[in-house]
Amino acid sequence: MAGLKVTFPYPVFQIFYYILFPLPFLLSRVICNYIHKILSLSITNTKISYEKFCRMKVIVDTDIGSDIDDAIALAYLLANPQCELLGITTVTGEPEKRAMIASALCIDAGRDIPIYPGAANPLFIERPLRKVIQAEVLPGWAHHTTFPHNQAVQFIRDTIYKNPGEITLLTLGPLTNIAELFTLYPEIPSMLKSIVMMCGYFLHKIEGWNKCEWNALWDYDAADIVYKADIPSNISVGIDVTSKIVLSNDDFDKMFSREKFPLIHDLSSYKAHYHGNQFVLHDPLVSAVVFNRNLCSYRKGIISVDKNNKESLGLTCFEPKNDGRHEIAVTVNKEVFFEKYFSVFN
Ligand SMILES: [Ca+2]
Repeated sequence: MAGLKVTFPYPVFQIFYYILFPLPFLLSRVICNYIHKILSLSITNTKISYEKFCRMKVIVDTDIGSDIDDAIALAYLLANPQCELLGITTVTGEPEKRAMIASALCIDAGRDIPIYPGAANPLFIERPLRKVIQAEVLPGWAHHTTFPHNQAVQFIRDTIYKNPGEITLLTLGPLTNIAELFTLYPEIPSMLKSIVMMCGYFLHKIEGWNKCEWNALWDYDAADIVYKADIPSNISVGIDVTSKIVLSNDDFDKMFSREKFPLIHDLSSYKAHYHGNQFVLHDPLVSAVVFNRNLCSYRKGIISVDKNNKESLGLTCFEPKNDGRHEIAVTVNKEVFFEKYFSVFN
């Protein structure tokens, strides 16, 4: 805040006044400076309390290390002053390596966040080992190599117990850890503030894509358990909406340049083959929705997961209903998303 100043139209009058009335002049300066200090202090304090008040307590569950979008999402969470990130849990194959990549991002951001490797395999079905291709970059970046063993679910449970009604669970991968949590501790869903998930395939047809959404498919039993839980607020941003956040290779290189995002840039060298010449920022959009709900429009209803029919295993079905316990994202504002995403790094 600029200081309050006693000014005169012409310097010569100021000198004249100072010579004739030195005491009143000095006193007026002292009083003005004192008022300025009080005003500045109260404004600063108000700003601090406002930011504190606006912070959201988040635990993120992620399959970071396969596609690049998890890392882009985590970088956003770590940089966002509105995000009080209480912990990171990892899920699917080689969860310790995924935790190492998460720790590299935390160290790079100068943050010390608890990290817990979670489930490597689905609850009941067999899946081939899912390797962590981005672990190739780890030798070039500082990272932790040891983590608490087999404690991810207990960690989430304990953190929710310490903050009842305040935690937003943000899920960016298959739902195995969360389903385990809800099964072992059935009281937990009602103790959450909300769950926000990158999960499902709902209203819109994506050209060239007739499969299920990956997070629902990989462990469809887990997805079924999570969708049946009674959570105060349950938001799914499906692949039919997240797939609108697309960047060409050239645009990605400009926006996530080696100079500005060196670790992300390194990790992005190892991307899944099916992305071709583009990057789809599924998880960054869902992470941004936690703090900017208006990025999407929503519809209420009931989501169910097919886990019985061989041809449609993992398919998510949405039935619109005004008093439904689920919400799905329907549209997204791509321009505002990018604006909000990059604003946290300024
Ligand atoms: Ca993911």
